[in-house]
Amino acid sequence: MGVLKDRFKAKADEAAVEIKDILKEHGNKVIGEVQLSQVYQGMRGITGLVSETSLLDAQEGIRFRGYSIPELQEKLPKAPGGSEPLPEGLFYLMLIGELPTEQDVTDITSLWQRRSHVPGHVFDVIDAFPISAHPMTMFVAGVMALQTESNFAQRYSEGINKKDYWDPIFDDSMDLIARLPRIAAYIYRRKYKNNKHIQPNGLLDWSGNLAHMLGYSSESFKELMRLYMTIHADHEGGNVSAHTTHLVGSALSDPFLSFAAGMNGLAGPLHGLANQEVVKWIFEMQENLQTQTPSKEQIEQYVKDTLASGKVVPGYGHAVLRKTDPRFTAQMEFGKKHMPEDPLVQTVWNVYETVPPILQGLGKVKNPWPNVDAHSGALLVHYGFVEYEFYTVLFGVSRALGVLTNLIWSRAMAMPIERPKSVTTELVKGWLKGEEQIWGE
Ligand code: HAX
Repeated sequence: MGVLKDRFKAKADEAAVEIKDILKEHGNKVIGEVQLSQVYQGMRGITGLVSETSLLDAQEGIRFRGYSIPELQEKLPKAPGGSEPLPEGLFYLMLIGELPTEQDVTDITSLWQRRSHVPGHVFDVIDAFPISAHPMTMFVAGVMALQTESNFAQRYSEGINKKDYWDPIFDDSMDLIARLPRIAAYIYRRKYKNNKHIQPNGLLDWSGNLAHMLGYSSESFKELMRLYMTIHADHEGGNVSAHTTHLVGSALSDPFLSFAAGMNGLAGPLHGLANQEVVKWIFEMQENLQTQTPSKEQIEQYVKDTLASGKVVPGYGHAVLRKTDPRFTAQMEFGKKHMPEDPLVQTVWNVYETVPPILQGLGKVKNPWPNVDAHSGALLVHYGFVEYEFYTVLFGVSRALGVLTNLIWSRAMAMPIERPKSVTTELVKGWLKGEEQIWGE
């Protein structure tokens, strides 16, 4: 781990000096204004966080340290014979801020291989759940069980100097990322494959090994996992899973506690659970209409019925994006390359042609375009991976890369405990009448 850690420390020290200077000179500059509606409506659009790993543009979509998804697909190292980026490379890019060499990526693969041992009590905790428990519940519990291994918690209890916090946070984050594929695969095989587990393969990359342990060992499924783990890794700092991990980490909760908290947020249907909801919604439509290949007219009616019953159309809309999500497009390209004739994938494409004008017609939906979750499930179903309740766990394994890199950066930058101000409606009413002051005015 030495080389990677040293490289990170050098970058972090440089950044810390730069940020100190920026704040010294410009700390009083006003960065924006806050409207009352934003205070009541999810703080949408308020700039209030720093996250170095990626930046989301409403029109263009996500860039990781300045690189778009097609650029990552071109520039990041691949597995031998593969054409999708290895997420190890994205992790390096997010952590260090520079594109990795092939050797850097190989080093991370072996680092994670070496740190991937999951202690037995984690499996015991997962085994204690009824088989009917949702995979995300077992996933979060598995992560919590791993917390007994936290270097940071141990070092803090021994009295670590605050300038060294980042070091065990780094170690914990690497351990956690290395172990997540095993935990995820264990849950999958326990719940859906009669507890028949597959031992890890020490020669495979992180995503290839996940595919192998899940029981899907074709090269094209491994490629899908590499793409999937790359594109789901990070979406700047304000989304629920990233923000929660950051918030909880700001209390100096260790990476296991912080990541578990973030994953509880990812498990919500307006966030990561949307990937299961999309496939569930399409399966229900097929069953309802008694056809595997609904026509565009049938889809249109089904969308209208969904809306009329007071539900959202899963996989569509976004709090920041205002265009088709490039993560959707990357998956569509994968579908065109590997499974253009697949009926479910084609249905996803027909839904893509049908939904946006209907949502636009409602007049209130700010983004009628598909997000990342609109496509991912159909690609998995193509390989026989039909257990849609598991899909958010895959998202969670990937999301660890971004949120834990951010946690390492946050501790290295000595970011303080997060504590925004809240107000009551009583206070707001007084303020509107000019009788009260909103604190900080
Ligand atoms: N279907 C129906 N109505 C929708 C909608 C959709 N897909 N997207 C937004 N709306 C509605 C909202 O519910 C809201 O209605 P009300 O005013 O009646 O409450 C109105 O349009 C305005 O919402 P918005 O400002 O456009 O969207 P928000 O920023 O509030 O919410 C969401 C963004 C992603 C939560 C929203 O678009 C949604 O619920 N989409 C469906 C669920 C989904 O796909 N979630 C995954 C998002 C990506 C992600 O995080 N992945 O992990």
